This record gives sequence, structure tokens and C-alpha cells, in this order.
Amino acid sequence: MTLKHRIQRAMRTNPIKVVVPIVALVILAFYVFSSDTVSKSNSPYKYKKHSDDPYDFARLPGDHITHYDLNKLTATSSALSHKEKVLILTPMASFHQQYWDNLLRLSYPRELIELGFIVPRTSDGDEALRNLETAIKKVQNPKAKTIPKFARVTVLRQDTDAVESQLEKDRHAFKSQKKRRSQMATARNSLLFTTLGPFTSWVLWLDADVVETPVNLIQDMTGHNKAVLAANCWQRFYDEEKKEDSIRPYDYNNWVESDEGLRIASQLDDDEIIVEGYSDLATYRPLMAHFYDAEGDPNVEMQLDGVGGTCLMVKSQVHRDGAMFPNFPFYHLIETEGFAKMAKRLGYDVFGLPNYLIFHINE
Ligand SMILES: Nc1nc2c(ncn2[C@@H]2O[C@H](COP(=O)(O)OP(=O)(O)O)[C@@H](O)[C@H]2O)c(=O)[nH]1
Ligand SMILES: [Mg+2]
Repeated sequence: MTLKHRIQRAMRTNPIKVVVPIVALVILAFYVFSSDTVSKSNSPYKYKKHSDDPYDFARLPGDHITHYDLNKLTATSSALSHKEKVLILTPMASFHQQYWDNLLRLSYPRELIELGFIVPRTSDGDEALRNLETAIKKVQNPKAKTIPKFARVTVLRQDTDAVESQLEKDRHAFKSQKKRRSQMATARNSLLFTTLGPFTSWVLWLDADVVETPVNLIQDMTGHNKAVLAANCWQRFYDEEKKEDSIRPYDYNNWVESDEGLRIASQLDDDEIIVEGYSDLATYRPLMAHFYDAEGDPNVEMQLDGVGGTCLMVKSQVHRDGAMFPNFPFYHLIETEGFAKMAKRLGYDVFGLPNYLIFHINE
């Protein structure tokens, strides 16, 4: 008997046997197609249902309660054995291949690392974005099965004003510091507040022009178990006089407060700032850059009052408690230096590693 005859006979004897399966099929098809539309929609809140991705915390209404017990989130001296997640954040005005290569050499497992970038809305930013995306796609491409993947990569386009000239002399001109540092602070805050997740244990601030660090950077820095910890940023260069490769200090934003610094601050108007590393405003603050001892123990720590952002490890708790990068004068400090002050006001200690070098590109 053919299928057609069977259906005709069933319709005569017991129509429910035919109607029920057809109705069930129609309902199933409706469900499948409508959930497909949802997963293709652009809404950031409409992720695919029942995802195994632990970062997929934006769920469909229906399974809308997601619990995260922040008491169980640790940031310890044994970050690796506790599988603590590290968020590496980089404001990026230009893409340097050496930065990327160094990042890929880091020995901390990529599945425990999230990356976040913020790129300015300028023509330099356009180019940085293109190069960055090409580099990311090579690593994160699901077809490249043998290449370990980062847990998540977020690239943001800045929606605020960017630093206009990226020339070294313009960036570092004393008179442009307040505006420039304030714009940088806003970019850092946007990046931080968009990417910090409920799983993040540590945030590593790493500038896009840091081209060389030890491969165990994350294990080494988290190993100190400090709330805020800065590495010492130097620069390689060719010494024309000695005719040899050499190194010199670069980042002067890691410092200890001085009596003179406090005296100058006490005489400033409310909206005036002090930026470190300029002879125009001599604070005589001890600078970590000058404390490097080539023979010394790389684990030596020193307490700091101001920090730079070139290579800075922060327990996520510090940011979660509210420490950010003030884009306004905060105790006459701004951006990363203001951040150190804010962390201290929240009760955290700020440290640096004078003998632990990382290198800034030589432009
Ligand atoms: N998003 C964003 N990043 C920037 C901007 N200007 C500089 N950067 C990045 O911010 C970091 C610090 O800036 P940089 O100019 O290197 O500071 P310097 O090394 O102290 O002169 C680097 O990673 C830059 O690529 C900007 O306007 N927007
Ligand atoms: Mg730089």
C-alpha cells in the first residue's frame, strides 16, 4: 500500500493520527525559523540560546538570570595554577608588528587571556585597525586549528576625540600634556568599562609601542600579588658615541612623591595638573626609571605614588572598586598618575619593579 493510500485510510478511520503530527511539524518549523532569526539579529542581547561559552552572559529573555559569585573570583600569586583570567588592554594609535609578536610569545595560556583594544577615529587609527584585524584573524581563525586562541578579543573604535599629532615631539610637548593625557584617560576608561567581565581576575595595561617583555610577564607580575604593579619601561637605542647598542630609561610616570611635588601641588589652582618627566616643572620626585640596577634582583619591589600605563598589572578588584583614569585633575594628577592616586585613596598599595625591564619602541 502506498503512503497516499495509508493517509487516506487513516483520515477515514482515525483523523487525529494525521492531524496531530502535521500540527506538531508546523509548530517545530515555526520554532526553528524564528530562533534562527533571533541569532542572526544585530541586538547584542540576542545571543544563541544555551551557549556553552562562559562569557556569553548576555542571554535571551527566558534564561535571563546569570549568577557570578565575585567571592569566588581570585587574583592570587599563583594565577596560572588557579586558572585566573587576565584581560590585556591596549589603547592603540598605531600597530607595531613587534608588539603583536611579543604578545604572541607570552607563555600564559591564551585560553585564559582576553584582549581589548581601543583605536582612535583618525586616519592613523584606520591603518592601525586594518593591521590589527589582519593580525587577529590569523590567530583566531577557527580553521587554523593548531594555533591556540585567545579567549576573547574586543576591538573598540573610539567615540571621543583622539590625540591629533602622533609625532614624538608633539606628543611629549609640555603644553599639550593636559589635553593629550585627558583624551588618553577617556580612551582607557572606555576600554576598561566595556571589556571588564565577571571572570576577569587581572587587568594588564600594555601600550601598543611596548615591543619587548619577558615571555613570563604575566606569571612574573601576578606572582608579586600586588593590587597595582608597574614594570620599568626602558628603550633600546644605538649609542653613537660609544658605537654600541645600549638601553636608556623611557617611562618617567612611575614615581615616588616628593616634598617639592607636594609643595608645587599646594600652590596650583584646582584645575591645574602636574605631569612628571618635564624640566618645566621640577618636582624632584624619585623616578623608578632611575632605580634600575642591572646586577640587582629583578623581583625587588618599590612603593610608588604615580604610575605610567606602558606595562601595568592591576587586580580587577581595584578597577571594580572604582579606580579609573581621571580625565580631570584629581589631586592635580591625571590619567595613569591620577589612577595611582585613586587606587591609593581606595586603600590599595601601588608598587613598581625597578629591575624588571620591558622595552618601548624607538621611534
Ligand atoms: N585609543 C587611542 N590610543 C592612543 C591615542 N594616542 C596614543 N594612543 C596609544 O596609547 C598608548 C600611549 O600613548 P603614547 O603616545 O605611546 O605615549 P608615550 O609613549 O608616553 O608617548 C600607546 O599604546 C598609543 O598607541 C589616542 O588618541 N587614542
Ligand atoms: Mg608610548
